[in-house]
Amino acid sequence: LLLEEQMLGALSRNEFELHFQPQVCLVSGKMSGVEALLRWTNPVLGAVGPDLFIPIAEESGQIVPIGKFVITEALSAAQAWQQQGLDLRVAVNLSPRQFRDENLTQFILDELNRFELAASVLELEITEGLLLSGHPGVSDALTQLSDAGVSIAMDDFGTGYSSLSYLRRYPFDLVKIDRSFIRDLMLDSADQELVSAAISMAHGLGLSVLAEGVETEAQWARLKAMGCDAIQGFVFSKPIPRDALTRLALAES
Ligand code: G
Ligand code: G
Ligand code: MN
Ligand code: NA
Repeated sequence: LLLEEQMLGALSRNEFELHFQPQVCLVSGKMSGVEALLRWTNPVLGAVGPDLFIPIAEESGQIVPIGKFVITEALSAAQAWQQQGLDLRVAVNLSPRQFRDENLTQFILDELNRFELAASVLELEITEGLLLSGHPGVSDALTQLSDAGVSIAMDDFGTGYSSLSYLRRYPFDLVKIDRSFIRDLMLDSADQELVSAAISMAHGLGLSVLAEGVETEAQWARLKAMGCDAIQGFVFSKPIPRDALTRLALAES
Protein backbone atom coordinates (compact mmCIF):
# COMPACT_ATOMS: atom_id res chain seq x y z
CA LEU A 1 0.00 0.00 0.00
CA LEU A 2 2.81 2.37 0.96
CA LEU A 3 4.51 1.46 -2.29
CA GLU A 4 1.40 2.22 -4.31
CA GLU A 5 0.92 5.50 -2.46
CA GLN A 6 4.48 6.61 -3.08
CA MET A 7 4.27 5.59 -6.72
CA LEU A 8 1.38 7.95 -7.41
CA GLY A 9 3.49 11.08 -7.13
CA ALA A 10 6.77 9.53 -8.17
CA LEU A 11 6.69 10.63 -11.81
CA SER A 12 5.99 14.26 -10.99
CA ARG A 13 8.66 14.22 -8.27
CA ASN A 14 11.10 12.98 -10.89
CA GLU A 15 12.00 9.84 -8.97
CA PHE A 16 12.33 7.55 -12.00
CA GLU A 17 15.49 7.22 -14.03
CA LEU A 18 16.62 4.96 -16.83
CA HIS A 19 19.74 2.89 -16.72
CA PHE A 20 21.10 1.31 -19.88
CA GLN A 21 22.77 -2.04 -20.39
CA PRO A 22 24.93 -2.51 -23.49
CA GLN A 23 24.18 -5.15 -26.10
CA VAL A 24 27.23 -6.37 -27.98
CA CYS A 25 27.35 -7.61 -31.56
CA LEU A 26 29.28 -10.91 -31.60
CA VAL A 27 30.65 -10.36 -35.12
CA SER A 28 32.13 -6.90 -34.55
CA GLY A 29 32.64 -7.25 -30.79
CA LYS A 30 31.23 -3.73 -30.47
CA MET A 31 28.27 -2.27 -28.65
CA SER A 32 25.33 -2.22 -31.05
CA GLY A 33 22.56 -1.14 -28.74
CA VAL A 34 21.32 -0.83 -25.20
CA GLU A 35 18.39 -2.03 -23.13
CA ALA A 36 16.67 0.68 -21.08
CA LEU A 37 15.91 -0.51 -17.53
CA LEU A 38 13.83 1.55 -15.16
CA ARG A 39 15.10 2.57 -11.71
CA TRP A 40 13.09 4.14 -8.90
CA THR A 41 14.55 5.97 -5.93
CA ASN A 42 11.96 7.18 -3.43
CA PRO A 43 12.70 9.39 -0.40
CA VAL A 44 10.65 7.12 1.90
CA LEU A 45 11.32 3.68 0.43
CA GLY A 46 14.82 4.17 -0.93
CA ALA A 47 15.78 2.29 -4.09
CA VAL A 48 12.98 -0.02 -5.21
CA GLY A 49 13.75 -2.68 -7.83
CA PRO A 50 11.63 -3.07 -10.96
CA ASP A 51 10.88 -6.70 -10.05
CA LEU A 52 9.00 -5.27 -7.08
CA PHE A 53 7.38 -2.13 -8.44
CA ILE A 54 6.59 -3.02 -12.08
CA PRO A 55 3.95 -5.64 -11.11
CA ILE A 56 2.32 -3.10 -8.80
CA ALA A 57 2.44 -0.40 -11.46
CA GLU A 58 0.80 -2.86 -13.85
CA GLU A 59 -1.97 -3.65 -11.40
CA SER A 60 -2.74 -0.01 -10.62
CA GLY A 61 -2.47 1.12 -14.24
CA GLN A 62 0.37 3.48 -13.33
CA ILE A 63 2.51 1.55 -15.82
CA VAL A 64 0.80 3.50 -18.60
CA PRO A 65 2.18 6.96 -17.70
CA ILE A 66 5.40 5.41 -16.37
CA GLY A 67 5.80 3.45 -19.61
CA LYS A 68 5.39 6.64 -21.63
CA PHE A 69 8.09 8.26 -19.53
CA VAL A 70 10.36 5.29 -20.32
CA ILE A 71 9.76 5.63 -24.07
CA THR A 72 10.36 9.39 -24.02
CA GLU A 73 13.53 9.10 -21.94
CA ALA A 74 14.89 6.26 -24.06
CA LEU A 75 14.32 8.19 -27.29
CA SER A 76 15.77 11.35 -25.79
CA ALA A 77 18.93 9.38 -24.97
CA ALA A 78 18.99 7.84 -28.46
CA GLN A 79 18.80 11.30 -30.01
CA ALA A 80 21.64 12.63 -27.84
CA TRP A 81 23.80 9.63 -28.75
CA GLN A 82 23.10 10.08 -32.42
CA GLN A 83 24.13 13.74 -32.14
CA GLN A 84 27.43 12.52 -30.69
CA GLY A 85 27.99 10.17 -33.58
CA LEU A 86 27.00 7.06 -31.64
CA ASP A 87 24.84 4.61 -33.54
CA LEU A 88 22.97 2.84 -30.75
CA ARG A 89 19.63 1.09 -30.95
CA VAL A 90 17.61 1.38 -27.78
CA ALA A 91 15.41 -1.44 -26.49
CA VAL A 92 12.45 -0.71 -24.20
CA ASN A 93 10.40 -3.24 -22.21
CA LEU A 94 6.63 -3.03 -22.68
CA SER A 95 4.08 -4.50 -20.26
CA PRO A 96 0.86 -6.10 -21.53
CA ARG A 97 -1.13 -3.46 -19.67
CA GLN A 98 0.36 -0.72 -21.88
CA PHE A 99 -1.33 -2.24 -24.92
CA ARG A 100 -4.74 -1.52 -23.41
CA ASP A 101 -3.95 2.14 -24.05
CA GLU A 102 -5.35 2.67 -27.54
CA ASN A 103 -2.92 5.52 -28.12
CA LEU A 104 0.23 3.47 -27.48
CA THR A 105 1.17 3.03 -31.15
CA GLN A 106 0.51 6.64 -32.06
CA PHE A 107 2.37 7.85 -28.99
CA ILE A 108 5.46 5.86 -29.98
CA LEU A 109 5.36 7.04 -33.61
CA ASP A 110 4.82 10.67 -32.51
CA GLU A 111 7.76 10.51 -30.12
CA LEU A 112 10.02 9.06 -32.84
CA ASN A 113 8.97 11.99 -35.01
CA ARG A 114 9.45 14.57 -32.30
CA PHE A 115 13.01 13.35 -31.66
CA GLU A 116 13.64 13.09 -35.42
CA LEU A 117 14.68 9.46 -35.16
CA ALA A 118 14.34 6.64 -37.65
CA ALA A 119 11.94 4.01 -36.30
CA SER A 120 14.71 1.44 -36.56
CA VAL A 121 16.54 2.93 -33.56
CA LEU A 122 13.76 1.63 -31.34
CA GLU A 123 13.30 -1.96 -30.27
CA LEU A 124 10.31 -3.08 -28.21
CA GLU A 125 10.78 -6.05 -25.88
CA ILE A 126 7.67 -8.02 -25.12
CA THR A 127 7.13 -11.34 -23.37
CA GLU A 128 4.77 -14.06 -24.43
CA GLY A 129 2.58 -13.04 -21.50
CA LEU A 130 1.39 -10.21 -23.72
CA LEU A 131 0.42 -12.59 -26.51
CA LEU A 132 -1.18 -15.03 -24.05
CA SER A 133 -3.30 -12.20 -22.66
CA GLY A 134 -5.27 -12.43 -25.89
CA HIS A 135 -5.98 -8.72 -25.72
CA PRO A 136 -7.52 -7.60 -29.00
CA GLY A 137 -5.44 -4.88 -30.55
CA VAL A 138 -2.07 -6.35 -29.64
CA SER A 139 -1.66 -7.92 -33.03
CA ASP A 140 -2.64 -4.70 -34.85
CA ALA A 141 -0.36 -2.61 -32.65
CA LEU A 142 2.63 -4.89 -33.22
CA THR A 143 1.99 -5.02 -36.96
CA GLN A 144 1.65 -1.25 -37.22
CA LEU A 145 4.84 -0.63 -35.25
CA SER A 146 6.73 -3.27 -37.19
CA ASP A 147 5.53 -1.88 -40.51
CA ALA A 148 6.74 1.55 -39.40
CA GLY A 149 10.22 0.07 -38.92
CA VAL A 150 10.28 -0.44 -35.15
CA SER A 151 11.99 -3.68 -34.23
CA ILE A 152 10.14 -6.23 -32.06
CA ALA A 153 11.93 -8.59 -29.68
CA MET A 154 10.65 -11.58 -27.72
CA ASP A 155 12.10 -11.26 -24.23
CA ASP A 156 12.83 -14.16 -21.84
CA PHE A 157 12.65 -16.60 -24.75
CA GLY A 158 12.35 -20.24 -23.74
CA THR A 159 10.73 -19.71 -20.35
CA GLY A 160 7.11 -19.83 -21.49
CA TYR A 161 4.85 -22.42 -23.02
CA SER A 162 4.06 -21.33 -26.53
CA SER A 163 6.86 -19.11 -27.71
CA LEU A 164 7.30 -21.13 -30.88
CA SER A 165 3.89 -20.57 -32.42
CA TYR A 166 4.04 -16.90 -31.47
CA LEU A 167 7.26 -16.45 -33.42
CA ARG A 168 5.35 -17.45 -36.50
CA ARG A 169 2.23 -15.40 -35.83
CA TYR A 170 3.70 -12.05 -34.82
CA PRO A 171 6.23 -9.78 -36.54
CA PHE A 172 9.30 -10.54 -34.41
CA ASP A 173 12.79 -9.48 -35.48
CA LEU A 174 14.76 -10.80 -32.54
CA VAL A 175 14.62 -13.38 -29.77
CA LYS A 176 16.36 -12.80 -26.47
CA ILE A 177 17.31 -16.15 -24.97
CA ASP A 178 16.53 -16.06 -21.26
CA ARG A 179 19.49 -15.94 -18.93
CA SER A 180 18.40 -19.16 -17.17
CA PHE A 181 19.70 -21.05 -20.24
CA ILE A 182 23.02 -19.20 -20.19
CA ARG A 183 23.92 -19.48 -16.51
CA ASP A 184 25.16 -23.10 -16.72
CA LEU A 185 25.93 -23.10 -20.43
CA MET A 186 29.50 -24.33 -19.94
CA LEU A 187 28.47 -27.23 -17.67
CA ASP A 188 25.10 -28.36 -18.88
CA SER A 189 24.89 -30.14 -22.21
CA ALA A 190 21.09 -29.87 -22.21
CA ASP A 191 21.39 -26.07 -22.06
CA GLN A 192 23.92 -26.23 -24.90
CA GLU A 193 21.48 -28.25 -27.01
CA LEU A 194 18.57 -25.94 -26.26
CA VAL A 195 20.51 -22.76 -27.00
CA SER A 196 21.91 -24.24 -30.16
CA ALA A 197 18.44 -25.33 -31.29
CA ALA A 198 16.97 -21.92 -30.46
CA ILE A 199 19.65 -20.21 -32.55
CA SER A 200 19.16 -22.41 -35.59
CA MET A 201 15.39 -22.21 -35.36
CA ALA A 202 15.41 -18.42 -35.01
CA HIS A 203 17.82 -18.07 -37.90
CA GLY A 204 15.66 -20.38 -39.96
CA LEU A 205 12.78 -17.99 -39.38
CA GLY A 206 14.92 -15.01 -40.35
CA LEU A 207 15.22 -13.69 -36.78
CA SER A 208 18.36 -12.64 -35.00
CA VAL A 209 19.32 -13.98 -31.58
CA LEU A 210 20.66 -12.28 -28.46
CA ALA A 211 21.75 -14.20 -25.35
CA GLU A 212 20.99 -12.58 -21.99
CA GLY A 213 22.86 -12.88 -18.73
CA VAL A 214 26.30 -13.57 -20.21
CA GLU A 215 28.71 -13.32 -17.30
CA THR A 216 31.94 -14.97 -18.49
CA GLU A 217 34.36 -14.78 -21.40
CA ALA A 218 33.91 -18.54 -21.87
CA GLN A 219 30.15 -18.14 -22.37
CA TRP A 220 30.79 -15.26 -24.76
CA ALA A 221 33.18 -17.37 -26.88
CA ARG A 222 30.85 -20.38 -26.85
CA LEU A 223 27.86 -18.30 -27.95
CA LYS A 224 29.89 -16.74 -30.72
CA ALA A 225 30.97 -20.19 -31.90
CA MET A 226 27.32 -21.28 -31.85
CA GLY A 227 26.42 -18.46 -34.25
CA CYS A 228 24.53 -16.31 -31.77
CA ASP A 229 24.29 -12.71 -33.04
CA ALA A 230 24.58 -10.64 -29.88
CA ILE A 231 24.97 -10.80 -26.13
CA GLN A 232 24.01 -8.77 -23.11
CA GLY A 233 25.32 -9.31 -19.61
CA PHE A 234 27.64 -8.47 -16.77
CA VAL A 235 30.67 -9.75 -18.74
CA PHE A 236 30.50 -6.51 -20.74
CA SER A 237 28.61 -4.18 -18.41
CA LYS A 238 25.79 -4.12 -15.92
CA PRO A 239 23.02 -1.55 -16.47
CA ILE A 240 24.52 1.92 -15.90
CA PRO A 241 23.26 5.53 -15.86
CA ARG A 242 22.91 7.44 -19.14
CA ASP A 243 26.07 9.53 -18.73
CA ALA A 244 28.17 6.49 -17.89
CA LEU A 245 26.78 4.67 -20.93
CA THR A 246 27.68 7.64 -23.13
CA ARG A 247 31.25 7.67 -21.82
CA LEU A 248 31.59 3.91 -22.32
CA ALA A 249 30.26 4.09 -25.88
CA LEU A 250 32.47 7.08 -26.78
CA ALA A 251 35.52 5.34 -25.33
CA GLU A 252 35.07 2.28 -27.53
CA SER A 253 34.05 4.14 -30.72
O1 G B 1 16.83 -4.07 -14.35
P1 G B 1 16.47 -5.38 -13.76
O2 G B 1 17.31 -6.51 -14.30
O3 G B 1 16.44 -5.38 -12.26
O4 G B 1 14.96 -5.63 -14.26
C1 G B 1 14.11 -6.55 -13.63
C2 G B 1 12.86 -6.73 -14.47
O5 G B 1 12.14 -5.52 -14.60
C3 G B 1 13.15 -7.24 -15.87
O6 G B 1 12.28 -8.32 -16.12
C4 G B 1 12.80 -6.08 -16.75
O7 G B 1 12.26 -6.55 -17.97
C5 G B 1 11.77 -5.32 -15.94
N1 G B 1 11.81 -3.91 -16.31
C6 G B 1 12.85 -3.05 -16.16
N2 G B 1 12.55 -1.84 -16.67
C7 G B 1 11.30 -1.94 -17.19
C8 G B 1 10.42 -1.03 -17.89
O8 G B 1 10.75 0.12 -18.17
N3 G B 1 9.20 -1.50 -18.24
C9 G B 1 8.80 -2.77 -17.96
N4 G B 1 7.58 -3.13 -18.33
N5 G B 1 9.59 -3.66 -17.33
C10 G B 1 10.82 -3.26 -16.96
O1 G C 1 13.78 -9.62 -17.99
P1 G C 1 14.74 -8.68 -18.65
O2 G C 1 15.61 -9.38 -19.62
O3 G C 1 14.12 -7.46 -19.25
O4 G C 1 15.66 -8.16 -17.48
C1 G C 1 16.93 -7.75 -17.56
C2 G C 1 17.47 -8.05 -16.19
O5 G C 1 18.59 -8.91 -16.25
C3 G C 1 17.92 -6.81 -15.44
O6 G C 1 17.42 -6.92 -14.14
C4 G C 1 19.42 -6.95 -15.40
O7 G C 1 19.97 -6.32 -14.26
C5 G C 1 19.60 -8.44 -15.38
N1 G C 1 20.89 -8.85 -15.92
C6 G C 1 21.51 -8.29 -16.96
N2 G C 1 22.70 -8.92 -17.22
C7 G C 1 22.80 -9.90 -16.31
C8 G C 1 23.81 -10.88 -16.05
O8 G C 1 24.82 -10.99 -16.72
N3 G C 1 23.57 -11.73 -15.03
C9 G C 1 22.45 -11.66 -14.26
N4 G C 1 22.32 -12.53 -13.26
N5 G C 1 21.48 -10.74 -14.47
C10 G C 1 21.65 -9.86 -15.48
MN1 MN D 1 14.14 -7.12 -21.28
NA1 NA E 1 14.96 -11.66 -19.68
